[in-house]
Amino acid sequence: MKRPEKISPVRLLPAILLFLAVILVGCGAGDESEEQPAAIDGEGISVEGSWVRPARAGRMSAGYFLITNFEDVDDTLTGISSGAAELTEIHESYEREEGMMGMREVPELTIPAQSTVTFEPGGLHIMFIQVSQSIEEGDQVEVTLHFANYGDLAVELPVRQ
Ligand SMILES: [Cu+2]
Repeated sequence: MKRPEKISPVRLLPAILLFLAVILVGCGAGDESEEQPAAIDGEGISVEGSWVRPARAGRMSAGYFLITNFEDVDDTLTGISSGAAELTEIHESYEREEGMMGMREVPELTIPAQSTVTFEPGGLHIMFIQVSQSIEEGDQVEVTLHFANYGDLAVELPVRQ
């Protein structure tokens, strides 16, 4: 019977060097953008940390993500479209009256220059109304974001609980 091979330090060296390189690059980027400590290198508009709630066909689902505008000018998210639902809208949750939560459509949303706007449970979200097919964990939901300046941005949002 063979014993599992020991990993020699020499073989680990490239991995360690790569790790150090990543740290160094990361620090360098941080220094360049003092006003945006969480800034990630990029240009245009980026979408990150996305996820969609599972839902049965005909029901509603919600999606969340972070939208970052790397440009020096504000942009406007004018709408979101998707083949996954009858209707896809930008929504926000709000307190209707004491303790009562409601949600309403947001016709347009400004994404300020050099800023990130967060869609999250209890706040802004993508509302999928009348999901065409069951959305299940492991699926990807395709959506297209429409921006006044940037144009269209197609993204795939992973489904999870
Ligand atoms: Cu909603």
